[in-house]
Amino acid sequence: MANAVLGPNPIETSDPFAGKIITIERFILEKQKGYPGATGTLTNILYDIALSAKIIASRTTKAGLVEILGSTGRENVQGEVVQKLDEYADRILFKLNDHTGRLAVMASEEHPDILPIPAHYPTGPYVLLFDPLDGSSNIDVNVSIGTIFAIYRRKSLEGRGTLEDCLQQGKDLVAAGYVIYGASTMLVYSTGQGVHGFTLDPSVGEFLLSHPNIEFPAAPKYYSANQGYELYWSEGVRRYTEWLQGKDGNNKKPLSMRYIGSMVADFHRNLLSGGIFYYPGDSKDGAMSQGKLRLVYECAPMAFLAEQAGGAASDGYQNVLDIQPQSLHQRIPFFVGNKDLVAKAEEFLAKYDR
Ligand code: AHM
Ligand code: MG
Repeated sequence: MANAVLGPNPIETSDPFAGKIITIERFILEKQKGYPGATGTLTNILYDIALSAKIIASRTTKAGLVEILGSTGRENVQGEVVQKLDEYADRILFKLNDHTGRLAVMASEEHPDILPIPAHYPTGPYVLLFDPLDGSSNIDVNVSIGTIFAIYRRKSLEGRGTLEDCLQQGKDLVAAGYVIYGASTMLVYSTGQGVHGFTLDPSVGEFLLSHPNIEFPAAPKYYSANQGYELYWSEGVRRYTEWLQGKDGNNKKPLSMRYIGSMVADFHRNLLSGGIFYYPGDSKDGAMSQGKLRLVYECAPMAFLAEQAGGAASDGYQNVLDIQPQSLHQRIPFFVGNKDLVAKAEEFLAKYDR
């Protein structure tokens, strides 16, 4: 019976969303049907990452508490040694993927070298690279952080994977994505068929499709950069920033500034609202640097997502997806977001910094 104040009685009315709740498992499986020869291996890696994300999320929401409950500050109530959250996330991702026979090798931003699959486990056709907890300076102050992942096909033909398997161009990515641990936990990924976002419903412990086919809005709202370093930026980057702000008189639609200092969160906001995130080179430590962000763990996967969402990513001069990594922890200047804003950055750098 309808109630004038409360509206239809939810018990008597059929749920308009019934049958439309799409879990990440169902979605990934549906997408797999688009690849007739698919064996399900990639699908299963994505499940394993989603599971890792749930486990990491359950810990990030308790960040700080473990120490409070711990007796010595380094031990929690169960007597376990308290691990730093980024070490914990790193371990979960490795452990959930090391024994499945789906991967040839892994690499993590937390480790200097590649992470071989242990000798007693079988290997498989894919390569997984991850930044287990990006934005780690934000952990202690309860600000959003994220996990970034990148999946390639192995290049080596057999046995344990190699460094070369991990040093592939972003354009060869098979899948990439991130998890953001924020007001809610979201997993956003692409296998080259658009970008899709899932929100974790903590009451049922499932990622549910909440943002299908995400694209950068045509009219961007924000620019995001650590302007505290402006003094150390190149002339091109400084002038580009003035253009974004409308200061040089040529941009009639100045943008607002938002900077969290967690790239996943900054990227996510700009993906949904339109904008550009950049972390350029700077001369803080003397000579002009290559910025802070790492090509294989942070920039390439985000560039892949950006392109899939109708945006772009550049190091200021070329498409990030075309850069051949030379080493695992190589850093590059990074500009990512709406296509025209990235092109504009390249225009300024070509004019003033070449
Ligand atoms: P991390 O991998 O050590 O966490 O560093 C990467 C993070 C990014 O998430 C963020 O964009 C950047 O560092 C912030 O750096 P800064 O504090 O210099 O602005
Ligand atoms: Mg990082």
